[in-house]
Amino acid sequence: MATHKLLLLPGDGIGVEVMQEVKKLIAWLEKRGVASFALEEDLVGGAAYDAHKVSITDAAMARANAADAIIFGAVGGPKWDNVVYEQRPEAGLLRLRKELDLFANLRPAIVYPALADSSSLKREIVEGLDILIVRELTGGTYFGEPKEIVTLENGQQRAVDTQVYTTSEIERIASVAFELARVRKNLVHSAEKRNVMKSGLLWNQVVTRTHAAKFPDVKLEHILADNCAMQLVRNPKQFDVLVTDNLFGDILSDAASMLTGSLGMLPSASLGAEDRATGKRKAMYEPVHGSAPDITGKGLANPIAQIGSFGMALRYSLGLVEVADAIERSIARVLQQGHRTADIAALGEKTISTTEMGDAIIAALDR
Ligand code: GGG
Repeated sequence: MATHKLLLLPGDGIGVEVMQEVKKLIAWLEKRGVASFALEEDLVGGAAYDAHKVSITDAAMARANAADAIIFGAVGGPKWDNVVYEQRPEAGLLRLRKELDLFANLRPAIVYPALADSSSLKREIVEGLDILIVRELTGGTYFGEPKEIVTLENGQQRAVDTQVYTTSEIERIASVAFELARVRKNLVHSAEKRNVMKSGLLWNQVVTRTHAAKFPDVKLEHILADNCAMQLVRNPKQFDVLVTDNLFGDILSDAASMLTGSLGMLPSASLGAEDRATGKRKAMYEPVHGSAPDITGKGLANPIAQIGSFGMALRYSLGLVEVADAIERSIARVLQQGHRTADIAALGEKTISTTEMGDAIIAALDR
């Protein structure tokens, strides 16, 4: 049996708590002889800053580079609000994404049948919903230069963030979206703001050209990002694959999470390009949610997004598709049985803790 090299980066806040549930699941899979893992763990975010005064060390980056997959928790929190911008907790996450060139962030937003009434929308609008948001992750305003706050002669301060996209950056993320659409419903919506942004105009043109040249069999719709936000909450089932830039992708996927019941339900995969020689790609798996300092330490966090992210690692990086399917079935089963963490519980409904939800998912794997 192959041994899979995983780097665990729990991070801060509830990242540590939900990662604990993945560790339990890994131990269970190993004990049952289902899979074998070589685990390493390191610090990232505020935890790394507290220990080393940097948001991620070079040694942790080297481990990330060598891993078959990275399982990331969450970073950030008010404790580090006054840390120098370059070493704020989120900088460690951005360094991982950029240096490993993890340009394709897949964020599935799926409504489990048992949670159709937990959505922010009516059951009939979300029932059966299965959207895949493909967020460009290494360009746009997150990384564009200049990025600065300068003091002007009149004493005013001026802040600049720069949205930059090149043809090849847009072409490669669009290609990922079209390829994924081919094994889904063959429909891609591309969201930008070409009416006010040059980068939106280029995005639109390159997606159109990529489609015509390589994917004419896939249906393509262009949509302005603001209209897309509105349509997501009006009629989300019109979408299948939604490709968009780094910033719009962050915002639209948070909005989409509420259709599923909670931000605690959304896993993600951040993938690099495939190495032609080995067929492998660098990859990091993290819940869409952040470190949630307001609920840290209270046992309230929902571990489903983190466990789902681990499931995506099994599927996309480790070739353990059947185990990934079993984990997804197990999550659906515990929800069907009525297990609810606080974020997905209806008013007055009995809730269970982070640990209890992790235990329930493992127990349901047995059946
Ligand atoms: N698990 C995701 C996480 O920790 N997110 C915190 C964060 O700051 N993310 C930056 C971003 O993706 O916009």
